[in-house]
Amino acid sequence: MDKSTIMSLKRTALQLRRNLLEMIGVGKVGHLGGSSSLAEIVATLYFHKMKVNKSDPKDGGRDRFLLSKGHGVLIQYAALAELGYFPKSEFAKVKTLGGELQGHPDMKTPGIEAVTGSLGQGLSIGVGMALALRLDKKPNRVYVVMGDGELSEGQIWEAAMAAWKFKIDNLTAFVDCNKLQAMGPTCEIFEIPNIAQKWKAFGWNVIQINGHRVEEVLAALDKAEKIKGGPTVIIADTVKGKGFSFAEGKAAFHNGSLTEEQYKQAKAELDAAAAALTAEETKKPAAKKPAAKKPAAKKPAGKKPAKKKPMAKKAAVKKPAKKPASKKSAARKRG
Ligand SMILES: Cc1ncc(C[n+]2csc(CCOP(=O)(O)OP(=O)(O)O)c2C)c(N)n1
Repeated sequence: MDKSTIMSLKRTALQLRRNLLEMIGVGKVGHLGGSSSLAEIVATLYFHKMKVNKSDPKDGGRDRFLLSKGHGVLIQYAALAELGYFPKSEFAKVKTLGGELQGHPDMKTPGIEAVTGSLGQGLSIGVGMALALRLDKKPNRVYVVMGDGELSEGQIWEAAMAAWKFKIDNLTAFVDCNKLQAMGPTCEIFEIPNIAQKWKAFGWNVIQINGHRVEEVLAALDKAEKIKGGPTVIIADTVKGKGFSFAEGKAAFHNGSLTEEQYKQAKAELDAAAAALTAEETKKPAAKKPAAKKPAAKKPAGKKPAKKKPMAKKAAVKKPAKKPASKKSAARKRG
């Protein structure tokens, strides 16, 4: 996997989190938690994997992205604005009456494919789109993102059965498994144990990853694309509020507001994360340490140095004759 792609996607994920902060600001309520848990997944999809066209959002050759957990749409706005679908000046009007960026996905926003946010519906829409693309013999793919709390919606499992029945392989689903939902831990509110086994039982191919490791997201997407004859779900282990220490793993930031202090802290943490990335990028491979010289043993005053006993002779081992270095390897050594 190409290191520069990975570093660039990590940077993009940080930039998306910066955009989230711009939208939420101070004292306004916004879905920070379930948006930031998706930063690496959304960055990898929009900035590497998906075919998109900002100058023609309805381009027939585009891939489709559906955020079934529509309350996390700020992360999608963050990506769409970064790509140039609309200006970042829209961030200040997010969630205002008549604004282009509503609190849940709305098709009037460039780049939004469907109205979602009433949980449980995105996968059904995605299965329909995937079937339509197949009927039209188009190679485009559909990506659907669900929440782990959202899996308690029955319609998801109807869609899961349909995807298997129709052998849909041009759709990749994600479960953003951040273990929290609106009011607390998913395991307390509506426990859904053995998520992977459940999808397997519905006939899906299952890939499990750490959803904050860009390398794993990339590899899973590549793998899913190659699986033919049935649908694939990527179950991503994530942290709600990822990237903002005061919000990580806290249900209060499902849809909370930031104080001025938290806002400043959030910015400082993103700056520190960016600096750490720069350090990682500029890090030179560690140079070989020269063998430490043994300090010369001091001669004890007045005493003659003890004579070294001759070592017992070892059986002579023939060294293979040294090959002359080829031109190529000599050049490599110099570089
Ligand atoms: C049909 C429906 N019921 C209830 C809600 C209210 N609601 C909004 S977000 C949410 C919790 C979702 O949890 P999860 O899918 O885990 O999202 P995440 O934690 O990733 O934000 C609920 C119950 C809704 N939007 N739609």
